[in-house]
Amino acid sequence: MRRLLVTGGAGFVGANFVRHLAAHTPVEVTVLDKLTYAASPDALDDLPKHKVRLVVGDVANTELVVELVAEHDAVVLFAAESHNDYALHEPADFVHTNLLGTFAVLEAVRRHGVRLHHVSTDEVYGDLADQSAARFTEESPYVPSSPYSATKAGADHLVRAWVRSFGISATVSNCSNNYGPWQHVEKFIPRSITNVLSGRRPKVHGKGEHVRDWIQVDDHSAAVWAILTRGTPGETYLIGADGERDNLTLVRSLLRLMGEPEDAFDLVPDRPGNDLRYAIDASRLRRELGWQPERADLEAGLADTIAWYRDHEAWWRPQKDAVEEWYAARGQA
Ligand code: NAD
Ligand code: TDX
Repeated sequence: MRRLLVTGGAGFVGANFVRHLAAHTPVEVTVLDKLTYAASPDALDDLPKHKVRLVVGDVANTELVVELVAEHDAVVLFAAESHNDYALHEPADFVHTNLLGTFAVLEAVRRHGVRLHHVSTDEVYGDLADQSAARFTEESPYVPSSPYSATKAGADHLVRAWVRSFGISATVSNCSNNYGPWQHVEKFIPRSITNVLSGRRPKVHGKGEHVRDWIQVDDHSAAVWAILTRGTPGETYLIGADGERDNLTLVRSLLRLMGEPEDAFDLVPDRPGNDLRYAIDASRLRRELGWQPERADLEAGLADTIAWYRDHEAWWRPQKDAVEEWYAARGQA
């Protein structure tokens, strides 16, 4: 595999994946990204130009996607609208990008016989009732709760249908919550860190009892590369690093690591439909592809992430006030 097309490669997870490839592999990458509000093209700036080029465009633009796919050996599909709070107010963007964008990529890889890896989320499985419920596996039923997870679930179904009906060569992965460098300040961990750094208190939804299964983004990148290069076409792999924490515990860890009192946060009204618990059983990925997380120490990862946001204030500061105003207008600030 020499030439890779990475859609959404200027976003948080996609850009970290491109950085991972540039550091660990010889592949040449074309990033196709619409550069929405969520994109961080800065994350690609220091990568060698002969290895990474950026094409600005819409993943749902069939002609453009067909043309680009023809020039590559494989496609990794990250492009998506990804924020649950935003999905509750602008669901049309999610239907466009997450469903029509996936459709455009599928038709292009079908036409040109190009390998595809589709990056998805554990949210397609809905939520687990409580701590006693068994974790998600590749066999868990699809029960998405939100406009975001429903469009991601629809995209996963499209991929599997194109595998079965048209024989395309595609894999799917469903990963748990990522954290790390270049994550937009609308998301929980960077929002909490940058709230403290900008003199605000972190905001915790509801009573903070929701549980997320955190994975450092570079471990996600390594898993996607393992699946793309060693996975079995037609199969699905779950990705997770056994990082379950409830939101209250997580925000207290962040505050402690930042030298603040552990109760220096506010409870705000819950997100409508907020899923209670996600948790991934990644045994298959570990067993069949030999992948294992290298950054499974969540406290150490949070400390590194805090340091990164301290060092990159020039990147996040211009977005910060607008994000907080957006939340304030919806009673969540
Ligand atoms: P993000 O919002 O940070 O980045 C998404 C990127 O896609 C942005 O660069 C944006 O400009 C681009 N994009 C949006 N619409 C586009 C369009 N129509 N055409 C081309 N590009 C477009 O999201 P993320 O957190 O990096 O998530 C990336 C992928 O990983 C998504 O598919 C998401 O479902 C999946 N995922 C994310 C997580 C997580 O915790 N962040 C976990 C599991 C799976
Ligand atoms: O300020 C906040 N306070 C808070 O308590 C924010 C922004 C969120 N929360 C809560 C809501 C969730 O219970 O924290 C949890 C995590 O919220 P997000 O960071 O918005 O992530 P989530 O909705 O879980 O979805 C994320 O993980 C799965 C990504 O945004 C998705 O793209 C990915 O698929």
